[in-house]
Amino acid sequence: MNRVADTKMIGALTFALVVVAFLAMPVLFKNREPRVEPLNQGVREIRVEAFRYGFSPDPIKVKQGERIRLVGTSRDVAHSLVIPELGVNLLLEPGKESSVEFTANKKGTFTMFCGVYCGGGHGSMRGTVVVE
Ligand SMILES: [Cu+2]
Repeated sequence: MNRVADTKMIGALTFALVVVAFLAMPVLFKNREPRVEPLNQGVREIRVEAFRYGFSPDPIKVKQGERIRLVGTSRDVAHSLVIPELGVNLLLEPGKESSVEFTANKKGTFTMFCGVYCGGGHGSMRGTVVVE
């Protein structure tokens, strides 16, 4: 191969790399988008943190009929937040945020608990949700 051919080859490779990088951009940026979607009007956001072996805040207080978005994470290991009466089952992982929306349509005091084995105190990892 002569010098001109080498130069053309390098040019073509550089061009190909630029094209690939350009095509990959939407994928790269998409992965950086927050996992939690923007909040709709009329939805109240409540942030929850799980830890061995409890939740913060506890109790979680809401009003009957309210539309709630729970946004949660974990302080240590993977947990989940389960409120069977309200149809909530949210995985809470360290370093990540996850969310779920529900309508608090039943008045009462409900138990929330962890549904992912997280250590010796897992069985007693509970909290209270009050819908008033
Ligand atoms: Cu647990």
